[in-house]
Amino acid sequence: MKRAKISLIGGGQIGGVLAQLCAQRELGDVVLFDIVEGLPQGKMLDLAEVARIDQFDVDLKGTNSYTDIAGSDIVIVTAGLPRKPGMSRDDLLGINSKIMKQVSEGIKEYAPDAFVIIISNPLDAMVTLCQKVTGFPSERVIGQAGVLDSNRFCSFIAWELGVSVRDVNAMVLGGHGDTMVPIVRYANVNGVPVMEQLVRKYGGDQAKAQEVMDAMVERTKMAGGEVVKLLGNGSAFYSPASSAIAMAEAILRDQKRVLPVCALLKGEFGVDNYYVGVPCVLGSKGVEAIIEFDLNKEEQAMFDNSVKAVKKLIDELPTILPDLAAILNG
Ligand code: TXD
Repeated sequence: MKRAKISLIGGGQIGGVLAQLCAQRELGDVVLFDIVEGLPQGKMLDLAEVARIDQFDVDLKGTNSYTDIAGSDIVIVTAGLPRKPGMSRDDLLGINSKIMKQVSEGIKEYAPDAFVIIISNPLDAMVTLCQKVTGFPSERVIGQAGVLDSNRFCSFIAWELGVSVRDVNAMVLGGHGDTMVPIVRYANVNGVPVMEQLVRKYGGDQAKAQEVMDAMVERTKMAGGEVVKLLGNGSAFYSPASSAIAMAEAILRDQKRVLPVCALLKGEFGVDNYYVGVPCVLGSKGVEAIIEFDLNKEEQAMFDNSVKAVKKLIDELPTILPDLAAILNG
């Protein structure tokens, strides 16, 4: 049977880790594209030379030409600038939307049947732009943010409770910005509510338990910035790469995994026609279902606030890309 073909647009920090994970898991043949000459070719040669020790049989190719992505089953996009210390993700809108326009045109022309997973920031706006430019059905164009944000939240809970992170379940919904919405009410360790365990840990002191949870929620929202500040140059790369691979694998292997995905809402959660993070079933058809559930008043208000922040960025796109105004407003 033919191997799957995975194209990675952007051969920087995340792109390199994506290529390595695809190869190590033998998800398929990999094409790494970048505009910088030599960079993708060098990374893929380096990776190919470890195939024997890592025991993988996939073809790896670095390229500066979009023709090489032809026939891709999945395209994962990391092209664009990462933020610098002190910057918000939204500050990248001007520069990265121009890059995303170019990339989306390349995908539309050369990989018209592919599923597309966007990673570039500001995430929700970049996914919207890519879907509008390619015109692909929305179940085939999605963004990675929630898998990572949720994993960060789960990690903080696991560290606090001293349990394996594998047994922690917690989700983060909404846009991938400072307004993201960690859902505290359903956070659990193998079914046991986290808040209940915190209250017990702090000897029944509800206020202290709440204070600890609030700090974890806040750290989750700012977790990307925490890494940016420590690195000094560039942003997180292992974690976004692993998160996107989980999504790609769910599609390629038709796993029907339930993951928080930046998906186009058509009325779900009270939102019409905006991309934002919600729990989705991911399988061979891409987004096969959006899992709706009732948010309480407070959660819905935070979710709406997050959607408002996404809308603000989308409204700026026609000014940045006037030649696309008709598509963007359509
Ligand atoms: O969870 C998430 N979604 C994210 C997203 C978590 C962390 C970082 N996230 C964002 O991913 C970050 O804010 C950036 O917008 C992207 C890529 O981050 P990365 O750390 O990989 O950035 P690099 O190392 O600078 O790599 C970007 C590459 C670089 O090699 C450029 O030459 C290339 O993008 N680039 C392009 N490739 C193709 N086409 C065009 N036009 C182009 N312009 C730059």
